[in-house]
Amino acid sequence: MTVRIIGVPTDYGQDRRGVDMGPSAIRYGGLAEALASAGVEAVDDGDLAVPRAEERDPDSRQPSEGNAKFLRETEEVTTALADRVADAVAADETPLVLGGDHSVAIGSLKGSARDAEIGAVWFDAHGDYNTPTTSPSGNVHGMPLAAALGYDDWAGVEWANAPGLREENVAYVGLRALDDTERAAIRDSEMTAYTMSDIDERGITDVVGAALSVAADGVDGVHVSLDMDWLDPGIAPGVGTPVRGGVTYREAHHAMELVADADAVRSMEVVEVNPVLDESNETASLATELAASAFGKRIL
Ligand code: DIR
Ligand code: MN
Ligand code: MN
Ligand code: MN
Repeated sequence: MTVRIIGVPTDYGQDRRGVDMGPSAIRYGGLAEALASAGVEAVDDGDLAVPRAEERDPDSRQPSEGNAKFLRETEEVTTALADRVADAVAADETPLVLGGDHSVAIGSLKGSARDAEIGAVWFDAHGDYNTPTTSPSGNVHGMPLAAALGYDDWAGVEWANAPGLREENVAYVGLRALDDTERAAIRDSEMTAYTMSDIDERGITDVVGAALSVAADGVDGVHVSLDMDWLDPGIAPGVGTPVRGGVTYREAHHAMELVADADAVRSMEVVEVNPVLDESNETASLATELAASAFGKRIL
């Protein structure tokens, strides 16, 4: 298997500056070595060119864009990313997108779903199912799943929609922080949502197995989205929106080992690593380890 690394140094999608340094931090954390230890060939494409937020005006919003910040910039970056991801998939490679904040997922999903049906497993504390109208923060990193699925205000926003992804093939794992409107929208949707309480009750093996079955059912492949705030902040402090009560180190590794075992990964992203908020780059290093497990690294 060839893994195609694509860095996307953007922090347009959230308030804590520094997540744009995520791709560097993850490479510096030992990504190449980790992937080599998983026995995969990795080719690094470097980073997409992303203008600094300072060069842009966050308030240049159209009325139709509601509350969403940097939506035009997000469109530019995710459109370029979608092409890179689609090209890698077409070349029989597995794209590994390094964020950047979670708004990059709009491009990953759109690219992975080009001329294909895909599913998605969303490892995240958050639902990322807001719209420019419902979002309390205006941050697009809280919206990428709604955008890809064309939910509500996102309907007909062609650059953001991924028609090859259906709600029925989306599974969340580890939810624990939802906005009120988002909670209602997720409940009303056809998505499958496993919260931290489900992991408490059923264990990580059962929950991740079920999530992978939902995502892989009848599709060409699965997109794995790993927001590092999925993990407990005790082991992954370098994220912009930490939430207590996340998965443990071993639960996370085991989840990624199950991802590799399922043999259905079409594309993957690791997002929200913010080295400015990290302790000695430990969140970035953990991200590299988890990517290695997801691509087949085993203890023995
Ligand atoms: C919150 C936080 N729901 C928002 N979302 C985050 O801004 O929409 N997603 N942090 O990963
Ligand atoms: Mn997220
Ligand atoms: Mn999150
Ligand atoms: Mn986030």
